[in-house]
Amino acid sequence: MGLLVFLLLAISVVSADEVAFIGVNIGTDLSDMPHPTQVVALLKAQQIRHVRLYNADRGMLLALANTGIKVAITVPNEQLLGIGQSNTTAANWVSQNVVAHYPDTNITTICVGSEVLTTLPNAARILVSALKFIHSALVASNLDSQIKVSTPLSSSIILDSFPPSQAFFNRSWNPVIVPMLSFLQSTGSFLMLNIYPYYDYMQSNGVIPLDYALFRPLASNKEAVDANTLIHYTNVFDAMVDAAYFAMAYLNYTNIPVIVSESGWPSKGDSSEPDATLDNANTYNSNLIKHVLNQTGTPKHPGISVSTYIYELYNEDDKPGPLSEQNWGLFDANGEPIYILHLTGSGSVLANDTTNQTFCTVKDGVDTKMLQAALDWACGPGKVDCSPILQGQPCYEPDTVAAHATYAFDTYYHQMGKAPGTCDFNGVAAITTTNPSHNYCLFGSGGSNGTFGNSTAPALNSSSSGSSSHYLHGFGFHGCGSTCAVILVGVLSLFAVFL
Ligand SMILES: *[C@@H]1O[C@H](CO)[C@@H](O)[C@H](O)[C@H]1NC(C)=O
Ligand SMILES: *[C@@H]1O[C@H](CO)[C@@H](O)[C@H](O)[C@H]1NC(C)=O
Ligand SMILES: *[C@@H]1O[C@H](CO)[C@@H](O)[C@H](O)[C@H]1NC(C)=O
Ligand SMILES: *[C@@H]1O[C@H](CO)[C@@H](O)[C@H](O)[C@H]1NC(C)=O
Ligand SMILES: *[C@@H]1O[C@H](CO)[C@@H](O)[C@H](O)[C@H]1NC(C)=O
Ligand SMILES: *[C@@H]1O[C@H](CO)[C@@H](O)[C@H](O)[C@H]1NC(C)=O
Ligand SMILES: *[C@@H]1O[C@H](CO)[C@@H](O)[C@H](O)[C@H]1NC(C)=O
Ligand SMILES: *[C@@H]1O[C@H](CO)[C@@H](O)[C@H](O)[C@H]1NC(C)=O
Ligand SMILES: *[C@@H]1O[C@H](CO)[C@@H](O)[C@H](O)[C@H]1NC(C)=O
Ligand SMILES: CC(=O)N[C@H]1CO[C@H](CO)[C@@H](O)[C@@H]1O
Repeated sequence: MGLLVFLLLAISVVSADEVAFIGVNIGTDLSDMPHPTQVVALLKAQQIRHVRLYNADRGMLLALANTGIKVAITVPNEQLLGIGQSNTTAANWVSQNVVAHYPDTNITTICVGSEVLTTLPNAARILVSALKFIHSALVASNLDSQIKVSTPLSSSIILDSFPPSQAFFNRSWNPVIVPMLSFLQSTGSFLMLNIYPYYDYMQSNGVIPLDYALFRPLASNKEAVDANTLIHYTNVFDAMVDAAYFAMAYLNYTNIPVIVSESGWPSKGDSSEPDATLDNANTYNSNLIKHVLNQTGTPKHPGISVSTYIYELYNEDDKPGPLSEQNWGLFDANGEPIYILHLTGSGSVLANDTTNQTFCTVKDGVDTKMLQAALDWACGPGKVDCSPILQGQPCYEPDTVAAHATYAFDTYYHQMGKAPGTCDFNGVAAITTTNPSHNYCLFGSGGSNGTFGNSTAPALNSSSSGSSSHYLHGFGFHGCGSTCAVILVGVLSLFAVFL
């Protein structure tokens, strides 16, 4: 009975309007940052539906338009002082970065700064003004019910976080925290917190067991017990989230939900970071995703799961600092997974079968004439339906021989059931695990109906020789006469083995 009352109370105090989600942070400190269309292709292929950007990059916001992906954007710390000091600057920021993109791009959250209290303390005094000015600009645009305003905080501002029931915000920040919580409460927003059990574990000098940080099962005598509440904690993440609830309650704020704006684990580190390993990163992120999606909630608020943005999508090779700094990503710059998450049973967030997902693509630096010849072969004798790469069709852009050839080669490869030798094309093609899909041009679903997901391309008149000549007309042999014909004949005879 006591437990039931406790549960009901918990639910009435903090309520989740929708089930908790997993999102991903997209940092951009890469020497070879993928183009926004490639980023979005990766998000789609991995079924990632929530992202957080560290800015309001126009290219990304345009690429995210009409994808259904929900986007948290950020006022970068560099722009914070200006915005916190002038409601006009704030209104301009909202009109340029929000109003110009909404609703095509589903912006759901504006993060005002990033760990401002701990990384930019001299801006702390204007943080709440900045939140209010941004919110007022949303009100003026009638977007305040769709878009929430908050500011991601470092969990290091919560002191004495264990036991959670005794946690409180560093009191020297109360002049900022109290009006901030009042703002979050009155606008129906949430507290955003960056939680890193990796650092808590590293800095605990062995007090925190690795298993406790990684959500691994613990012997019950190893579970951490809050002596005041007698609640058992089985992982650092829940303990930190509850510490945040208690720290807010200590200031009499009891109905502000928590969203974890960053959490993750590095997959590689230098000699002083022995626990930054592939295995630990995979274990942490896999368990974190399962934990959030299972809607278990935390011991203080059971059933109220905490939506979390994983840190982060890509390894950021340009990040300064220890080796671990460059290795928090789920993917490398080519969109190849760093590790395959173990997500059995948790539904379709982050496809986890990428090892066996292969595509056929054009090799770098190959001879264009060879490529054109192989392309012509694929769309002709190879019987690939090349209509999607015709002008006006979804795979026409980018209008390059390499992009068109990749479409044709990959389709052929899938049509042939990925049989050995079907992705060679006289040496100009190679197998890859990177999905070359872009915009509406979708690759790799396989099957003889082609790899093209939701084609708007008209079916060509059925005879394959007809489609071949139509195709050759469309592209022509750009400025190439008899040499090409000779190469084409040579290539055709090489490919004859496949027929
Ligand atoms: C800024 O604040 C002033 C004074 O409070 C107000 O008159 C003005 O309408 C505000 N401007 C915007 C763009 O919100
Ligand atoms: C944006 O996402 C929210 C939250 O899921 C949803 O309710 C809303 O319909 C979406 N808006 C658009 C324009 O797609
Ligand atoms: C609390 O915050 C102040 C101001 O940033 C800082 O100087 C102090 O070290 C913090 N206290 C603790 C215990 O972290
Ligand atoms: C919280 O509320 C209690 C009871 O109303 C009050 O005694 C206490 O001073 C309040 N604490 C703060 C920080 O406002
Ligand atoms: C999922 O939730 C159920 C019921 O709340 C619980 O019994 C189970 O242990 C949870 N599983 C995980 C992996 O957390
Ligand atoms: C990949 O496919 C092969 C053959 O179909 C299968 O034996 C293997 O288990 C698959 N690997 C993964 C990780 O799914
Ligand atoms: C191709 O698609 C049609 C219509 O969606 C379907 O009936 C047919 O079975 C598919 N063929 C193959 C080989 O998948
Ligand atoms: C393409 O996708 C849209 C939306 O998912 C759907 O309504 C439409 O029927 C699809 N078209 C085809 C040809 O499958
Ligand atoms: C096939 O081609 C003929 C002549 O070019 C054209 O009249 C007809 O509409 C085409 N049929 C289809 C299904 O596109
Ligand atoms: C999204 C996705 O591909 N999920 C798969 C993860 O792996 C398990 C087990 O291999 C599959 O059952 C899921 O469908």
